[in-house]
Amino acid sequence: MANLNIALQYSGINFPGHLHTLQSMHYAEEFKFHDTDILIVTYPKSGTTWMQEILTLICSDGNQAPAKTIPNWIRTPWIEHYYCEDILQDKLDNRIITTHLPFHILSKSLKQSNAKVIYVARNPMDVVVSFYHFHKMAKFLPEPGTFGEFLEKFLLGKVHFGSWFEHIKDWLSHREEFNFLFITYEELKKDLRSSVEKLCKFLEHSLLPDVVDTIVWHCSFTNMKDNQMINYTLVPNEIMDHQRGKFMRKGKVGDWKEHFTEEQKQHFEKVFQEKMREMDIRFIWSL
Ligand code: PPS
Repeated sequence: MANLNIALQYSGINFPGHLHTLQSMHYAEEFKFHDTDILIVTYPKSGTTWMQEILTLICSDGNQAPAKTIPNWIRTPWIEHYYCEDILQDKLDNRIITTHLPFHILSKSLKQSNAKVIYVARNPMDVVVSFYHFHKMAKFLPEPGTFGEFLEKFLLGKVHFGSWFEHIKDWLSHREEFNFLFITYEELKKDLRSSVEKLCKFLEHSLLPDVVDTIVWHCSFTNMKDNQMINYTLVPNEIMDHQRGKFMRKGKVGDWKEHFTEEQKQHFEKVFQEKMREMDIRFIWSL
């Protein structure tokens, strides 16, 4: 699939035309979720890949073989990507599905099941930094310009995948309607072991302590950055320019401090406070 320079506009939001088609969006919108499905929901750069890896390991009871032999986009596909239909057509259970879609696109189909929904959020200052660097390497995303220019587009919700603010607000305001777990990138970073245990409890999937140890070890940034099945080095240079950056870049909380000027920080905080006024979420901005 090429279409690297084309965006698909769907429901007022731009998505990379390289991965999304009108047909794949309709497929997602009409998808028949099973009660046994686990759905990872994220705004991009919030810990998607990390959660894909953790859940792969939990569901395999700590067996590292699937994580070491199958690329993440095949074992935990994005429901809105054009290839998802082929991957899922014969897979009826033990499905881990991923999405970056806003709530309103998936709500109808999701409401018809009791699938488990795991929403992973990350403090948006680190999201915008990670997204900015990703735009430099991902040839299916527009050139980001300067960090300041990209930040402004992000705050206005004019980047691909739409507004971070709308994404989190819409999903969280409907959390009571679903079998829903909210977890943050910063929680994973602060205490991965407790986070794995929390996930196991939510999934009603108990594991022995030494299996949890294996998962924590396998899912460290150091190990994951060397796993070809998850670090995107399998993607050819025409699609991701590996000379312009690494997908597994820094994996830190608080890298925004290396990018924001004082003025940008104050502007960000003002917009954040206005837009997130009604939300009861406390983010961890540095560790
Ligand atoms: S995407 O493109 O939406 O799927 O990206 P996503 O996976 O959501 O986010 C990528 C960022 O997550 C970091 N990452 C990790 N951090 C810490 N530990 C582990 N194990 C880990 N795995 C992925 C990755 O490095 C990206 O963040 P930045 O800040 O760019 O390093």
